[in-house]
Amino acid sequence: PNAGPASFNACRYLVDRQVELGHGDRIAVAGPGGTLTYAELAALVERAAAGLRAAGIRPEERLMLFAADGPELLVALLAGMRIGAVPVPVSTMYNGTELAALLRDSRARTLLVSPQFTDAAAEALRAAPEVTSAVLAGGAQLDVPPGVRPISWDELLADGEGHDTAPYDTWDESPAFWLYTSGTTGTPKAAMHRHGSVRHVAETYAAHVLGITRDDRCFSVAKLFFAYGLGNACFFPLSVGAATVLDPARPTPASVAQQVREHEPTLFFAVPTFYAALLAADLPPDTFSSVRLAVSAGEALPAELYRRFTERFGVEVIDGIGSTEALHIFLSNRPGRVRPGTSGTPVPGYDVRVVDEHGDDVPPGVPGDLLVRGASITTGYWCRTDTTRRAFHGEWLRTGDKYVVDDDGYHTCLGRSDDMIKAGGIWVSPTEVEQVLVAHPSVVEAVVVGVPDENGLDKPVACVVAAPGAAVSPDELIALCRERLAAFKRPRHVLFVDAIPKTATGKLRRFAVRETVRE
Ligand code: 3SK
Repeated sequence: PNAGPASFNACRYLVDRQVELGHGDRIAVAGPGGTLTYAELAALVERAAAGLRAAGIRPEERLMLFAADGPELLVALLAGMRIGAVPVPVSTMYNGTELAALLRDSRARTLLVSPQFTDAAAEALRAAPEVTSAVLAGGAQLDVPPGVRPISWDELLADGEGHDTAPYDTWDESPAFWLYTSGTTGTPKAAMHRHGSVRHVAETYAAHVLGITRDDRCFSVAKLFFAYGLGNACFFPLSVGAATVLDPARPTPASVAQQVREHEPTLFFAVPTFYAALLAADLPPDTFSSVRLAVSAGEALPAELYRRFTERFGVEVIDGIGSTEALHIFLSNRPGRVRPGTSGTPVPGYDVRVVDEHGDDVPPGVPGDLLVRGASITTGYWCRTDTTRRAFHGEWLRTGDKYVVDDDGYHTCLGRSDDMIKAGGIWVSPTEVEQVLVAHPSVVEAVVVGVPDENGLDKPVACVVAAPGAAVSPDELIALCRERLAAFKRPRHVLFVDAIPKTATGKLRRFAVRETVRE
């Protein structure tokens, strides 16, 4: 007889299993939003799962989460996976128009929102007619359009009374959650992930690279809506019965230092731009004395930043590279064996290749395109068949990054093979920003490129041709981008030029634009 696939539910793995292992009294969650033991977390997740079922959410249906980090967001994520639904945590940096596009793309009928983000959520709901319920976390107040049922968090928990709290019978292959990621053009695309991928990232990177144990306390500056933050602050700690510190605040060096002082994390996760900000702030050298290991990802950590942070705070930083598509880090330095300025060597559970334009492996020292394979790689982009096909070469995912490997197997990032910019660890599509700039009546042409700042970290900079006689200022154009787009996408500088560098056939020379801006 055919044995069906073995049941596996990521929520059970992260929550129920810890209680069954006798860790019910251990702290699972700490931070300004409150403390929860594993037993308390398990009870809340069960109630929320039943409440989501009572609200009519069905297995495989998307549930969009637009909320600050805290117990309620974590519970909603876990409860969604418990009932076989598909939580879609999205960036809280998006404005209403951007959020509405994701609601429409995902076909989510339920949106969870926390009080900090109700303005954008209200605007989005007006432009997303398929949404029928809004779950209001943290006492959020929201004017919902007709046809949308507001459900307070307490109501959601109460509505679950008497409903089934058992996990839906998912298995490794079952859809678990989606994460949106930006491409060079168009609406961001949803990378779909499976339940089994949660266990894969926990048992590879977290176990073998971080050596995480239940005595750890994780604090991630990257929020839960990033793949990086979701692993750091949810999957990794909960996979071993450790604690996660969740802070709803927009991170600043001062807010992060305060959380570190108060909650004494042992594992600290941030992106290079934030390490630079911590170095620029006036923090005492013992700020990170509780931290046994710091992690950097999102973009390559320049060797100079590594040295300065390690010297100043006495904490080793291991740099690695992952992607939303791979779910987490697949190339990483190792504690005690860091080569500053490199992304390190493959994480157990992943294989990487550096290939030429024909897909053939190149020898050490020769630059090429980085490919990766491993069990946590996305099953594809939702409703983007062509893009999915182009992203894969058989079972290998094309990362879009140019890399070179040395004789010892250490990989160094050389930049992108497309035009995407990574600013502060977040993708920015130059085309999207250019479209906003050219919408200004005084702008004839605009090109946006990534240019390294004083720390060697890329930031978007615009090169603009203004209409003859027009009196438009850089600040005005930056303000326009802030108004129409999430703030992280805005150009940090605008440079006015007479003409944009082009080839003889009129093709844009982005490399030459970058050189012009750097001069
Ligand atoms: O960009 C990265 O390096 C990364 C790392 C872990 C998880 C997700 C991402 C995008």
